[in-house]
Amino acid sequence: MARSVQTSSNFRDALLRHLTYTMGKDPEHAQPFDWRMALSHAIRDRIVDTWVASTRKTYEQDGKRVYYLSMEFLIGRLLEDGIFNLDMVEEAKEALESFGMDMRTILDDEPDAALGNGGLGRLAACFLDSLSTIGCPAYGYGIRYENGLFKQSFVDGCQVESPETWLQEPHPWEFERPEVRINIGFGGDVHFENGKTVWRPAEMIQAEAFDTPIVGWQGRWANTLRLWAGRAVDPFDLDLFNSGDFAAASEHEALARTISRVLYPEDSNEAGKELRLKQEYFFSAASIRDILRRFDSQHNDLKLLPEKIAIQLNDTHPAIAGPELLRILHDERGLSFEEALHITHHCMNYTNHTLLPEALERWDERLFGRLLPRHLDIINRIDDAHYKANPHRTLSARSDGQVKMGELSFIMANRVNGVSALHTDLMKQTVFKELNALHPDRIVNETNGVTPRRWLHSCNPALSGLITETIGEDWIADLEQLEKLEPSIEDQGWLDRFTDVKNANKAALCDYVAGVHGVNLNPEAMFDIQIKRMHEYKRQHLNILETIAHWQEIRDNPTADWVPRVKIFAGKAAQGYHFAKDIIHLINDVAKLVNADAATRDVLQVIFLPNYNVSLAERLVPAADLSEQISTAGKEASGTGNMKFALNGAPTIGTLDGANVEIRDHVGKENFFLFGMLADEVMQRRMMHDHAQQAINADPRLGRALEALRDGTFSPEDPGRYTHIADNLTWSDYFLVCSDFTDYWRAQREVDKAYQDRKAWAKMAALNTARSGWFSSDRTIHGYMCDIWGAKSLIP
Ligand code: HBZ
Repeated sequence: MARSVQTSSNFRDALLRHLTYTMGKDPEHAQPFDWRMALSHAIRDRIVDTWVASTRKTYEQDGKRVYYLSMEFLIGRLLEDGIFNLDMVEEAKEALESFGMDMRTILDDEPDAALGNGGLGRLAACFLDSLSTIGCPAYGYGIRYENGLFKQSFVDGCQVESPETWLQEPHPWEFERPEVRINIGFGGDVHFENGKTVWRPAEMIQAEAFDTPIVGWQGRWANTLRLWAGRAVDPFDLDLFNSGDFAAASEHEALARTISRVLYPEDSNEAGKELRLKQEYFFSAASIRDILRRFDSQHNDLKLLPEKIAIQLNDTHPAIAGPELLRILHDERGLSFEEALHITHHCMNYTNHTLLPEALERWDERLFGRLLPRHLDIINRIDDAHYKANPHRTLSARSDGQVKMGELSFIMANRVNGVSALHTDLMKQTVFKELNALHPDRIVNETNGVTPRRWLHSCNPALSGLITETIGEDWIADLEQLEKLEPSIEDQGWLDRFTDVKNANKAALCDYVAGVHGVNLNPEAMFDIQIKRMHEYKRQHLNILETIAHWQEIRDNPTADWVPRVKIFAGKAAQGYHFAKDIIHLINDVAKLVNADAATRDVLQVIFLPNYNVSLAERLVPAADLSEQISTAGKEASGTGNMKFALNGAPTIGTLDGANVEIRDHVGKENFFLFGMLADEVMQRRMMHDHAQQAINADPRLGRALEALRDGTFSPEDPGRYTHIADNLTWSDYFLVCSDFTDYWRAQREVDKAYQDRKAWAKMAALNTARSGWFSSDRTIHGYMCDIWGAKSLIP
């Protein structure tokens, strides 16, 4: 598809036109918000040209369409993304500057679209970017949450949550589609009438579509992200209004809107709440109707469905889409149950993102049956059919009074995938052991990836520039070309430039932190960063315990040749996850004491940056020297932050967990700081009843750090504040913080030693960049297209 060629003066005109006619402002009085909206509309116009052409081509070619169903799309900001993908950075900058405006200020005015919790939601966003870059005809389907993930701030070091309100300002990227409204039923009962099963729901909510175009690299293709918002079928009761009951008159609308009001902030624990199940069915059912409507507009033989569509379930959250498709094919379209099941099975695929038992979705069957009575029948029949075909096993999506969404997804799906090699293996050995034995070809691996457009080219323009100058710009859509950097790494002059880029990024982060938080970080120090959701398995507490022990050691011997470090943390804890919130509080308390300690502050600083989100990650990742990926082996399904850091030249200190294993294989073991037990050693070690005490007895540093938690060193005003953390680690320690502490300490000292040789470090960092090309989400999406979907690119 040809890119529309316009000169920058044309673009300047377009900007001014939108400022004037879309925003109704003249340049003298326009605020950054007005400029941002004008710029967004000017960029959006270009995207729409591509979008319309892509949609037309998808219909003409009638190839297979991919539907990615996800409760979460953590897309962050869209303006900068659009400008970079259209390759219009210079044009946009010049146009703004001609009006005396600074582009950075305008870009930073945009709120993040925080429609996700963490890795799973961000992966979906990277996939959208790659699908459009590759030109695979695809649609993302999700929920248009009015309030995304909560905002985090600290009061006396404690996390405080407040609502996120990204839609309070007009959102220029979406197109409301009032003509696409779908009624979604809940509750009621099931009848048998004239030889047909009929579900009569008791309640109806309308799903209204909002479309956002997602443009790929160089504007060659654009797909659609369609998000559903809840609306009342009858928004307003005039009779009630006229009778004077004004509140009751609009009650329907208020109730219907609650369904798309908030994103559930849990990333690893199933809430089991009715509203959550309603959200899941609401968006899954609306998406299935929409998919069938599009199919019907071009075909009249339902047998063609598996040839024309592939549905990907992003975890089990949209799993009900399977029974819903089956229900429509059987109850409404008159196919036999067996035929409907066969077709559904060949359209559905399921990605698993966790092995944590507490995160696997299970619904109480009474709750389920009350909301979705017909679907409960259908799930029983799916189970029966599965049992009939495999009579020697009793593997069931329904047992113990529960509906098990993992089992249901597995049974329904044509392909089931894990998100890293290790995770896929463990899936076969643990949660899906029996099902895998019955269906040995069903599970495949698709190791995660990240989009190089956002996670290198746009977030780290200085490094991107150096790379392009060295090997040309093709790496942006073909990341494995980064390996062509290797010869330059042998050239000291080039390596110095690589280091200059890192130092400039660190200086920029220092300015930001000083400006926003009033803390001066030492830009000469090693920036050691752990950013991710707060969870015991991710072991932020291992990191802070080692920090405490390190601080104690520096105080013992303040004049030794310590390698200066800044320990940076960021991440949100689910509201109800008290232990994780206490770890945040502890890190903040440690920071307060350590940063004020004149004896150590030149060589050790600690900071917890509030409100971690995509935009903050875009500042932190380019400035990192060291990436902390220290989960208990076997617990982190993949990780994607680990890939972003390696790509931006930060070596990892990490366990053999998730995609760390593959990162180490790619970058080379000499460029990765490995420590800790392996997944099977973890399982063995847990059998020992006194594993933690043994570890504590064997390492006085660990004992002393724990003692500092107990004696109130970090909370003199409330000395007992952290006793329970010390007790948990001493007496239970399920995530084996103590057992891995000594080896982690050793690896950290190796890091110190390596960092002292700055030339060798620069080489290690650059090799991480050069060898991380495989972790592009383009590679991942090619894998899904080939192994799972059978879909083809429509870009010639
Ligand atoms: O998915 C993460 C995994 O922990 C991480 O290892 C992996 O890289 C990433 C992408 O595959 N999982 C999540 O982020 N999970 C959730 O956010 C989540 C959200 C709602 C839930 C359960 C989990 O109900």
